[in-house]
Amino acid sequence: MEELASSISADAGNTSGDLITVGFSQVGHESDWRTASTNSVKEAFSQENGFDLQFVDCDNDSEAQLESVRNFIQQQVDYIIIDPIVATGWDTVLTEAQDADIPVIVIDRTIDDSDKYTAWIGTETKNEGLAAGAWLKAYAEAKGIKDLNILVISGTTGSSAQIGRTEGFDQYVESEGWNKLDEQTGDFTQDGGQKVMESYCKSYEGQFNVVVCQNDNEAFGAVDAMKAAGVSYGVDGDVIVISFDACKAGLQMVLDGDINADFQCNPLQGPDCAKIVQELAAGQDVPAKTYMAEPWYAHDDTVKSVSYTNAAGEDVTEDMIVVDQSIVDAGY
Ligand code: GYE
Repeated sequence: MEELASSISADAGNTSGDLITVGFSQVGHESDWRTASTNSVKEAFSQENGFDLQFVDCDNDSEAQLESVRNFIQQQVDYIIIDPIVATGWDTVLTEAQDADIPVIVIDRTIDDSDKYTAWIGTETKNEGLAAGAWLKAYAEAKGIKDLNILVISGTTGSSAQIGRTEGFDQYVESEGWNKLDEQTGDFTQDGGQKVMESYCKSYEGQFNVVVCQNDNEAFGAVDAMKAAGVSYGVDGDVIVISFDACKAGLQMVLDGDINADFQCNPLQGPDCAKIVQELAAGQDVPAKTYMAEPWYAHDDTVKSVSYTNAAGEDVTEDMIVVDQSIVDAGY
């Protein structure tokens, strides 16, 4: 991809005045994470910073997303930013962008079936799933819990965030012989999380002691459904709750003990993305991949750190940070 970065001309397309025109095809508005991501990109690509940003909210519709990219190509924007709803189905439209000499920057989720983009900024979601599995293993050992009966509320099917978190966590399900009872999508929404959990509470009444929600908004819905069904959860309850994202409201629930552990995925990718576009505009080389830092959070220090072999094959040990009010206050 480094090669691609320099082979695509950086000064293609129109400019409005001296501004760099940028089209941003965003997933939608399904979660707190998404809102933070949108705000981060909008702030970084402000007019004061030298950009004219065209923003499209694709409302989680993959077809609409492809169309938004085609519209950007037609408008001859200078750069296109894509946060891909799903990981596949991209090569044709990215070829069209390349033919039009418009560099594409991918943020957050990955594109897995094409390399026709200049740079990617995001997180390794498989590591998030692996860290969650390593934490659960250590937590269950520390608490003397022998049987883990797990329900998963997954994210949008086919999104790299869903694929990575599932793959990482499932590695532990397999190696530890845990009982994964079910996995259904809540589409990364609170409503979706609540509906899936309502049905789980009926189908698996009294049979589960772990719920893994692939984002915080699903966890908010799942917790409401458990409360309504009279199921106790969190640090003092019967059901361990694991979540991902660690947005402010999620961290508050960790502090309150409703979520046991929350694995952050940092949405504040706007500044790094704007820097890459500025560097491309100046004819410089840019990194093909930029990884955001991702801390892991828990309610207490039962598990002080997690050790696992990450997606790159490295053995890592990472701290579990105990959430306090200042961490919640600083959250996104
Ligand atoms: O976890 C979820 C959002 O792609 C990493 O999308 C992102 C995910 C995030 O809707 O809250």
